[in-house]
Amino acid sequence: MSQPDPQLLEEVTQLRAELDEANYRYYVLDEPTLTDADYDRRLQRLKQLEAENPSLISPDSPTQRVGAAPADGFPSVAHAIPMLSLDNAFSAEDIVAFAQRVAERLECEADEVEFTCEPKLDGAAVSLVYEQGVLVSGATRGDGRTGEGITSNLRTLRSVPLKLMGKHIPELLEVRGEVIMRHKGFEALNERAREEGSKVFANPRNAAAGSLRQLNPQITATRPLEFHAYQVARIDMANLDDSVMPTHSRQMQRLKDWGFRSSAELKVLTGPQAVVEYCEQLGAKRDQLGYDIDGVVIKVNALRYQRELGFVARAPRWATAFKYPAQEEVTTLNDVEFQVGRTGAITPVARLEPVSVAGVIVSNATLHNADEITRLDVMIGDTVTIRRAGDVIPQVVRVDVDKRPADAQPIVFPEHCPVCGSDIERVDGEAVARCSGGLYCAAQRKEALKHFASRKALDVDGLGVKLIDQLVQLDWVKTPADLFHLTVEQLQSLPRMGEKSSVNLVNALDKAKHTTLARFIYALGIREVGEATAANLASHFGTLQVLQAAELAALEAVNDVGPIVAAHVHTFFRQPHNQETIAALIEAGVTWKEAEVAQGPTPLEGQTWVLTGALESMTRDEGKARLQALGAKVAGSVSKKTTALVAGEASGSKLTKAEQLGVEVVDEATFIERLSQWEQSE
Ligand code: D41
Repeated sequence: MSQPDPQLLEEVTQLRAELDEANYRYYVLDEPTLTDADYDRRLQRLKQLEAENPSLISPDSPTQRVGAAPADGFPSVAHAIPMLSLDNAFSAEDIVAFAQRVAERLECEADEVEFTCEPKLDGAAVSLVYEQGVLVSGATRGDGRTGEGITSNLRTLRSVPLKLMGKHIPELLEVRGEVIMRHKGFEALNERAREEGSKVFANPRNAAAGSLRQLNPQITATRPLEFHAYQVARIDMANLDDSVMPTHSRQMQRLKDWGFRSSAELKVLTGPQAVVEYCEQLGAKRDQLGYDIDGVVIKVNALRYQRELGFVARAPRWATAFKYPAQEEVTTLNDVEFQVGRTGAITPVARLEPVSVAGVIVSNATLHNADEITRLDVMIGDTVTIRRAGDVIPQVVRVDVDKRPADAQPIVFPEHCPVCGSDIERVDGEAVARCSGGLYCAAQRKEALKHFASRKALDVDGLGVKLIDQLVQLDWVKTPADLFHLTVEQLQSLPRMGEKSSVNLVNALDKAKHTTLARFIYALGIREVGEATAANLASHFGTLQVLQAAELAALEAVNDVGPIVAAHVHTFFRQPHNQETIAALIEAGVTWKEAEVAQGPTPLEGQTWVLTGALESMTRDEGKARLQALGAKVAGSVSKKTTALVAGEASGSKLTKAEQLGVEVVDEATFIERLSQWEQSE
């Protein structure tokens, strides 16, 4: 066999190293470095080189994350050491009792024992085996003794290292952890499934487990899964004794060095009292984590003590799981109402017998659309399971058909808008039904006004939902432009509006007239045009006139704009009532600085900036938009590749990190000075 060309080998090695590094930064550290396009270019190049030189393919190449062919079924895999389960604790007393049992066996005081606390992720437990630093096998937990071999599927997770990073690679390593799906990814997956009429998952845990059990790894590859390590189950390393990694917390640190994600919330605490406080504090943060947890796993930190304590039946004596209240509860569906959104979308909303779900009283839940009602086979009067997690709107996840009362009523989707009486239309192939009333519909008008005045649009201070309701009800405000003709006298005559708040609102409206093109486009509320798309449209076309006149092909040439969004934008600007509204807004004095058209090289091309802390003269969003208009990328976190950090008031960890990495730190005054120089030089 001929030796591969050394230059080729070098290119392949380099590409793999760059892709591995980019993966790690993106999926483990949450600090993206390469852009998606740069990543794809490298991956394509590597695929091409490997296709031309198949002898170069190796199982740890980044190209091997997606490639494997569908399997007929999964082989059984016996776990070398059983995957134990966990005992539960439900109260502070249970935690104290656990610590006392531990202390008794160790013949010490409970207050002296060191514990680790980490969130109990609600996903699917898996085990990964590495030989000589290379992933050789991955399996589900199964019954704890035998699981299913799902190596090809686990390989597709970018947070699963195919090859361990860094130094001191063990000969053998078995890592266990939880595969989870974050709320965002879960919502998007179900949203797509609802549109396509494919399988909708009841919760992220089912979605994670279901995605891992796909016979076709290419499907798993499209699912937003993350692996979070929680245990070193086996390790075989030359010269290794407990002095290197004497504790669970040290092992978790080592796993991070090798390229794994493990909990950022992990803390080492002494005594049961500190553990109880941790559980309370994490419980208060539970809704903001962005992923499901069902409790806290409490472990004795020292491996020596873990061994001394051993296990009973199928659970270790040295660990327990403190459980939070469930995120699913059962209640009765009393009625269904139909809400009309900003774009006329009709959403069926379940009115429920109020029930406490994970500490919050829930009396409404979304039923999404007509197809979802069919899928759930739900009727008024049914006993339903409600799920509430984080910021996600509560959902009806299942119906107990056996408990259906004799007088249960079918849910009838209306044919006319419940607010304005216009026909409800449903486009073939779309899941959503819409009121055809447009801005004649008071519900749509209210939503449009709320959007127009919202923080990321024209940011009108003091224009709340209740006030908008009144203004629309009284017919004082039909389009956003009417807002600018409201007078202090008029406003003052409304209930709960004093002179001061009326003056303030008129002033706020006056101030809101001076905006940016990006905000103005966003404020118009064009379907599918969010903040980012609006900014892209603004910097691409530069002026509203050019955007309004743009044909479909020109619109599709904009970053991130596909045929659907292009069609929405195109249609929007051709509607006479939208043209009238825009003219009326300009007439009322709304102005903006025309955006700089992004043309060719821009002064900050290739640079990555990070903004932190509060700025005095502008919002961070504004600073971000101005940097982007100059060609810079704006990232959320500091890394080696950061060009500079703009540090406003009360900058915290990002500033520290920038200083550690030697990244340039710019204060607000310097930032503003440089911005205006660059903006003029363009
Ligand atoms: O986050 C979890 N779900 C998690 C599960 C965790 N953070 N740590 C865990 N630690 C263990 C022991 C103590 C046995 C190493 C676990 C689990 N077990 C576990 N997951 C499923 C069954 C047991």
